[in-house]
Amino acid sequence: MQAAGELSDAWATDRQWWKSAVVYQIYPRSFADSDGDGIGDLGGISSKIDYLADLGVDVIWLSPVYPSPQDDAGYDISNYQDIEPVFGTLADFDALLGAVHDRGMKLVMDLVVNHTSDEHPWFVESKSSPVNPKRDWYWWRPGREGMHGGDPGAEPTNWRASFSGSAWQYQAESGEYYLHLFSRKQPDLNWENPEVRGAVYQMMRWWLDRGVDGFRMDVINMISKDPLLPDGHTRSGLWGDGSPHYINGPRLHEFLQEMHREVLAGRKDQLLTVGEMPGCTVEEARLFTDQARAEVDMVFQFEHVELDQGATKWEVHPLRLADLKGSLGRWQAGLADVGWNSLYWNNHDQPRAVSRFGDDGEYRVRSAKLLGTLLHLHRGTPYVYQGEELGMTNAPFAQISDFRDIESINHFAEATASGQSPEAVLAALRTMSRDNARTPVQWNDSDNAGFSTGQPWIPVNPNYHEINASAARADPESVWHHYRTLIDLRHREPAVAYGDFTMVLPEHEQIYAFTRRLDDVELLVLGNVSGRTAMADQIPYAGNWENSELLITNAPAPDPSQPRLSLLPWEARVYRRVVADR
Ligand code: TEU
Repeated sequence: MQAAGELSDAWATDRQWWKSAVVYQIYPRSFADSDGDGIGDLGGISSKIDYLADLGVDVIWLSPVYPSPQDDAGYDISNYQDIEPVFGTLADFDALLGAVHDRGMKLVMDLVVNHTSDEHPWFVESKSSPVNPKRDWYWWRPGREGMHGGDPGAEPTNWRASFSGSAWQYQAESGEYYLHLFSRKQPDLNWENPEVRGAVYQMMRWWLDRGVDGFRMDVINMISKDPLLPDGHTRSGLWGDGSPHYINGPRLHEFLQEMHREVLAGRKDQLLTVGEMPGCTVEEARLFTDQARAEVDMVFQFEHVELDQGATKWEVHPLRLADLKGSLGRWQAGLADVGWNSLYWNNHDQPRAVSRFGDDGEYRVRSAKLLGTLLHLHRGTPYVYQGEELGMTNAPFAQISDFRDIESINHFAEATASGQSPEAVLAALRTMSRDNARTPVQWNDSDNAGFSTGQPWIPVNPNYHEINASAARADPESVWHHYRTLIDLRHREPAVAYGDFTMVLPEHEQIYAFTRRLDDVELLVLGNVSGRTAMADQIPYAGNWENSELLITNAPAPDPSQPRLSLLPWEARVYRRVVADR
């Protein structure tokens, strides 16, 4: 497509493959079940590889498939170098990896090494006695000075765990506590201990030698804690916010650079690494993703998925478009000259994008296409979460027994115990629970949406008769075909992957608009993120786009009787022009 003018050298040298790639996230429990036990598995994923190849994605990110008691749905691993039997075997994994590579795609594993399962042999040894050689593989500490171990408030610090309650679990036999930033069954590894780091690097090399193409690193910016373990600031209730003492800790850059040296160096160019980093700022991300520092290729930051939240994720408030543009615009500008962004609206921890940022009623299809268009035309690597390409929505959970996620179930227990009305807590769960992302993928309108011949582990969203992959693929106007077009555009038009990003109309409360420029090719992206018509004619140099080519739209052809830049509710357009002023 790049006809007019030559490509700049700088651009030519800075073309890591993952900058023009699109990643598809699979949450194995809910993707496709091949043996009828109601739980997705590797066989199910293998049966859908051509579906993904046809969509055009380049990389598959596999959420954890390792042996696990499933206390946190697989993010509690009891053996890093095998496959959870409910998902299959190592042979099934190798077959899947082979099928992925045969189609020119890559597969990235989920690396969960901030913590293990409490059933991992490392922890079983560690908890066996205070003098066990693996005791220091985890964070064991005596209770607070002058207090009796096990008593409320005797915990070594007042840190709150992510899934409610204290981040410390008491062990009566030894009179000591162990740290768990997530569930009690997810004890944190002590990365201060070089043996721990060595064991993790050996495991990572084992998977790379097996042919995997990189890692998504779970809460990787929590592995370095302040060894003094100071208390956190308390806002309300018993527990304090310990995150300033374990997020982006003192040795994090050192550990990431060591990991890069010990595991990734020498294989670098074929691999993709993305660090999940809650609480990461633009400034820190510039350091983490600066290729010269050899840490990670990109990070998952959380700013834009916390804009509609109060002090906790359960205090939901309306999202202002200007705030969303402000946040994403700052990340675009902040990583324009160094580093690289990952781009996502949702994943297995976030509610469905169209229900949260779009309109999952009258304008479900158009708003889902709009969200895809805006995201995929930003500068960075887009991530598609399974079902997003179908415009899947949040689920109509009726009562607490419909939920499966430890975070949601623990929150319901804690909030109702502290006097909140069950209905109010359920309302927050319906909006923000991670289970919204975890209902089975809707493949067709047969029983259980074609996900399983057995009883699904979590209810299928009843709207599968309307929203499913086979209907979407048969309908050229579907969200699926629109996502395929967006992915194809990123592969064909270098300006999408590499063009400079410029936000326009930043304060507009309906319009999300920006340009991308690479050499003499410029793209204008316009989105009406509202249910009312909106005028985009205030964009700078609007006249420049008079004769430009309309590359992508999600609405009927613009009505010539209407002003050219008048946008229908949830309408998105991408224009392309060749700049003659060179
Ligand atoms: O998530 C970390 C994390 O930030 C989330 O717990 C987030 O705060 C929460 O989901 C928002 O509701 C990673 C994994 O993605 C998540 O699935 C795991 O539960 C968690 O780490 C522990 O491994």
